[in-house]
Amino acid sequence: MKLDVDGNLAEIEPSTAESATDALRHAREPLSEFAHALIAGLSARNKSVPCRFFYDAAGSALFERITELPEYYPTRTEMRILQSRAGEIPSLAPSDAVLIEFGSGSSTKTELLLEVMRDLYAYVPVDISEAALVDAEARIKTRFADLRVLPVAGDFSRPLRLPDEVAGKPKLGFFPGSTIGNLTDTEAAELLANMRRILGADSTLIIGADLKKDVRRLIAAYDDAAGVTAKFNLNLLHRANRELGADFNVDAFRHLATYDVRHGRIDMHLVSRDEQTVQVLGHRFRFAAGERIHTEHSHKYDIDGFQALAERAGWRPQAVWTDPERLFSVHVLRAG
Ligand code: SAH
Ligand code: AVI
Repeated sequence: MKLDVDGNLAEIEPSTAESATDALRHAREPLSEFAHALIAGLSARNKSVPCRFFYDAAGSALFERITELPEYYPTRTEMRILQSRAGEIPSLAPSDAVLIEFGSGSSTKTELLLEVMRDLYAYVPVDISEAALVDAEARIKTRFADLRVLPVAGDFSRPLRLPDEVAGKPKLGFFPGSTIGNLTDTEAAELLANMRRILGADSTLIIGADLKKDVRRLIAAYDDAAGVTAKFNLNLLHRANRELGADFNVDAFRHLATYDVRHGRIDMHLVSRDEQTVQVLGHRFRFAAGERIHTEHSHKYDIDGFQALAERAGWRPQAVWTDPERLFSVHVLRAG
């Protein structure tokens, strides 16, 4: 099976795992971004898949389960920090500002901000997961009936078109969850600089950054006893089977979380249990026993290091809020 110059399938050769109907459906559709990224990532010497592809509907639902795990401290810690600072939040933006949230997911933390900022002009959640946006929009509109909610489905690392209605309005950015840590340092600096352009010269950004800590505690947060993070990681292979008709035997892979001290980050991998071959849209990929697919970086910061990263991207640190155990940090940055 071959791809033509536009990335469409030129020939069809159904694999054993997909029906002829599935193969026809895949053949008619132009290749998705996921297909391109998966084929490119599995063709590399060190196999990898970008972590933004975790978040189909099933992946977003699994992430929500992760946030409730006893081992996964970031969500509840950041919520507590924001709750304890609720009184300071309204002073960070003028009353008719637009709240723009990057990687908004379920918009749960947002409710804490919306509760104390009742005069916002609009709320713009930005997320790659349409399923998450649809659910969040419905819930936010029910709870905050007078609020203009203008969701944007898309990749925040690409040029982003905001709704015309918010042009010229003052902006408050919100990027919780330490999602910034899922990017490399170079990508993170680029994204922060891009946000600075999107939000404008007089804006503020509230951004969560997970902190360095005991390695055992970090590993437990990314390899929980109930196996939910393993399911979240392995969902990437289920997604490839569902959307691309790939023939991953998901049970033949296992979840692995490691900590890289030099880079200060958790790395997630999918490890091939045995030697095997997998087919994705006619491309065959060989795996040696023990070979890994890298699926996620999750950087852990110290406060000075994070502020230096923000400053390189044109932001001026204004305040930093942490919890008593110093597990997590929330930074208030002003456009420099
Ligand atoms: N902000 C929420 C969700 C964090 S999970 C919280 O703090 O709990 C990360 C979210 O970012 C997911 O909803 C995922 O779909 C979204 N996301 C990941 N990469 C993205 C990208 N490149 N562009 C847009 N959204 C992205
Ligand atoms: C969204 N992101 C900040 C999460 C994290 O902690 O890096 C994603 C995640 N991966 C495994 N567990 C949670």
